[in-house]
Parts: sequence; C-alpha cells; structure tokens
Amino acid sequence: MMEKQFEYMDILKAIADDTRMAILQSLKSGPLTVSDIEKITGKSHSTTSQQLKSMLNVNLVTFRKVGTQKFYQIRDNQIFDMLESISSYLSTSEVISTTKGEKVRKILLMGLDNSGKTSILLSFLGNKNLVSFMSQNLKPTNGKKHMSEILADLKLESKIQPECVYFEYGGQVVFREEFKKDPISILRGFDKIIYVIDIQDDKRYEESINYLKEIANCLENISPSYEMDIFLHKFDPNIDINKKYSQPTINEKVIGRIKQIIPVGFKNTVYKTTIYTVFRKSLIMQTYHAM
Ligand SMILES: Nc1nc2c(ncn2[C@@H]2O[C@H](COP(=O)(O)OP(=O)(O)OP(=O)(O)O)[C@@H](O)[C@H]2O)c(=O)[nH]1
Ligand SMILES: [Mg+2]
Repeated sequence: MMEKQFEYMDILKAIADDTRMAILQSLKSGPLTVSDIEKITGKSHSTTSQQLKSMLNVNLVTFRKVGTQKFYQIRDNQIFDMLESISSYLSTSEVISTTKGEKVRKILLMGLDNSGKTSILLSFLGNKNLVSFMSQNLKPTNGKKHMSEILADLKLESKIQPECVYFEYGGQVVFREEFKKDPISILRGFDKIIYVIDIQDDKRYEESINYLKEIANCLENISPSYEMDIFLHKFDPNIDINKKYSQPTINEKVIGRIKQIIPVGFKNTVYKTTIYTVFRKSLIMQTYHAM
C-alpha cells in the first residue's frame, strides 16, 4: 500500500500549536511514554493524548509498543532542521528590516579574518548556499569595502535590494593594526556594528574578544547610544552536540566574557548565526514495480 503523502499545510498546522510544539521538543532527546511527556510538558493526560493523536495522523510522530507500554518518537529528525531554519529566518529578517520612513541605515561588519563576514553579507544579499560560498573561494576582504564592491570582486549580482547599506571591514592583522591607529575614521558614520565571532574557532576566542573590546571602547567615545549586534557565527545545525559548543561552554567562554567587556549602558544583542543550508530532501521520481 502506498503511504499517504502529507502536504506542507498538514505539517505546518501540526506544529502550529503550543502544546504540540512542547511535545515535539520533549521528544527531541528520544522516545517517551505519554506519562513521560506529561511530566516534561506539564499538560494533562487528555490534552497530551489528543494532541499526540493529531501528530500521529500526519506522521510527525510514530510509536512502538514494548509490552503494554507505547513509546512515542519523532518519525524524522529533519523536522528540527526546519525549526532551526525558521529561527534563522527570523533573526535574519530582523537584521535586514528597518522601520519605514527612517533614513537608510549604514551597517559595518567587523570581526577577525575568516570569521564569516563576507559570507554573511552575501547571504543578506540573497545568496544563501554555503556550497556556493566555498566554490567561490572567498578571498580576504581588503580593508573597508561597500557591499557593491564585494559583489563586484566576486563577479556576483544581488538578488535582493537590502534596506540597509552594508560595509565590511576586513579582519586580517594588517587591517586590525590600521584600525588601532585611527579607529574613529573607520567607525564614524555607521548606525550599527555587527561584530562576528567564529564559534568554531575556539582557539581564537580571546583574540576576537580583545578586538571586540577595542571596538566597543572606541564606540563609547563616538556615541554612548551606539548599537551593536554580536553574531556567534558558524553555529551550524547540531554543533552543540559537541561539548565544546554546548550552551554552558559558550556561556562561560564567550557570553560571560562579552558581558565583562561591554561598557555599561551600551546596547548590544547577541545572536547565534549560520549560513549552513539545512539538509533537504525533495522527491524527483517514484516508481512502483508490481510483482
Ligand atoms: N561551517 C561554516 N562555515 C562558514 C559559515 N560562514 C562562513 N563560513 C566559511 O568561513 C570561511 C571564511 O569566510 P569569509 O566570509 O571570507 O570570512 P571574512 O570574515 O569575510 O574574512 P576576512 O574578509 O578575511 O576578514 C569561508 O570558507 C566560508 O565558507 C558558516 O555559517 N558555517
Ligand atoms: Mg571578508
């Protein structure tokens, strides 16, 4: 018998509910019985059973019987890639959008060499495929570059017109030394800095945080109301399975250090970011051989 093919809408509806989302998250760590799920989500027995039934109906969840007990589990963990993707979409939209009527904002990306600034800029401009960044052999950015210069250097065109104007300041040592000599001339005129830290480069956390400190101190002199976003970048899907990148380690080694060095009253927001494309599976052809 051929399995029923579920449509986008069925799946989206099946997760668009607080209780069902809580059940989904509870099953992330492995199969559970209804009473296990109830303990984690704090929902009643009847609500949990009812919602599980609708999740079973669209094949989001399956179960296995062991003796008299039923263990529920996620049918395919790709559903979590999709949720990651939505989170990433939301944080990118927030970065790109500006309030209507405001003057066009100028944003400068800074960070160590190889932290991923050019890649992030390209993804803001509509190029969202990591493989294409690799095959383009991204070269280090030479000093302060406008987004159009970066695109021209890579012989690319933008698919979208961003609402902000982006610049990148290359992170190689030679440019960081130049920055030290006259930081104000580099930072002046921007409404916001996006500071990028390569989370997979744990040997250089301190180096990156020291550079961030120099920038923050200087911004404080230009204007105390300066805005800065900090991207903990290359936070690819599931890297936090590795203890090196787990939340407690990152809190201690990065977030805690950022809190220590950012001047009081300074507005900054920290995001986890990645340009990694989630695994995709699309149906090309289906054949059926009758015996
Ligand atoms: N795994 C992973 N790799 C990434 C990600 N973003 C960028 N990279 C890789 O990081 C490398 C450096 O990227 P760039 O964007 O050139 O770095 P940059 O910060 O502009 O470097 P400079 O211009 O020298 O300051 C490239 O090989 C990218 O493919 C990410 O989210 N995940
Ligand atoms: Mg660059």
